[in-house]
Amino acid sequence: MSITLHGYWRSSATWRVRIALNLKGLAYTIKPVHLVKAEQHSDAHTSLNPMAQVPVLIVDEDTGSPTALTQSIAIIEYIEERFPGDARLLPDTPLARARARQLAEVINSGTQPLQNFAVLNRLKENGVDARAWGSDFIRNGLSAVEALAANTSGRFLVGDHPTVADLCLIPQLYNARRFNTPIDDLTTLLAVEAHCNELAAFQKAHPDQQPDAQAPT
Ligand SMILES: N[C@@H](CCC(=O)N[C@@H](CS)C(=O)NCC(=O)O)C(=O)O
Repeated sequence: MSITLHGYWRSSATWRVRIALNLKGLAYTIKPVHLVKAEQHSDAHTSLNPMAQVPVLIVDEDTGSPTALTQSIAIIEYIEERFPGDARLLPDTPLARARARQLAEVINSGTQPLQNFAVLNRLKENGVDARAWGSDFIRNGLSAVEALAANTSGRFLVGDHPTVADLCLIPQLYNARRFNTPIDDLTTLLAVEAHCNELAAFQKAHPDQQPDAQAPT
């Protein structure tokens, strides 16, 4: 079994998958795809992901024909089902699982796509203040997560163990800081972040720890 993660150090969707792999204790090889140099648009990459995005997880289950998986949430659910183990990425009950997925989707579908690299570039080409745009949508999404978490959180967003929701939250908070989005009042999210940051799986997944990390811009 071999696992290769094609991604970018600062890609929030790649970061989610790194945390999942680390929580499961899985070994994986990192293949950097430089988004700023537009490597996501190369033929080699779009043959793996026609959306021209990262992450892509290449899984070879020793069948001799590796599979390329895209979409971080689908990848995380594959990792969860394939390697159940002790560190579960979804809670035990159907209701709690739905709540974890709900929080993950507020970020995955409702927030991150509105501040994605390609969207911001298009906005800039059209004279829009892309930074303010991105910040507004991040604020909107994280405020919703804060409100929803009032009914679900313990040490983590849903209960006392990290789930897919936390895997989405941590990179989105990092992006909030990059966009100067006000988050100091999102006290539940900041408390959850502090608990995540105590775990080696989250520490190792941080962009600054990646082989393709560059000086901050
Ligand atoms: N829903 C996708 C989102 C993937 C995505 O937006 N990836 C970004 C980096 S976080 C990307 O590759 N952007 C390249 C671009 O915008 O050109 C997932 O969860 O995997």
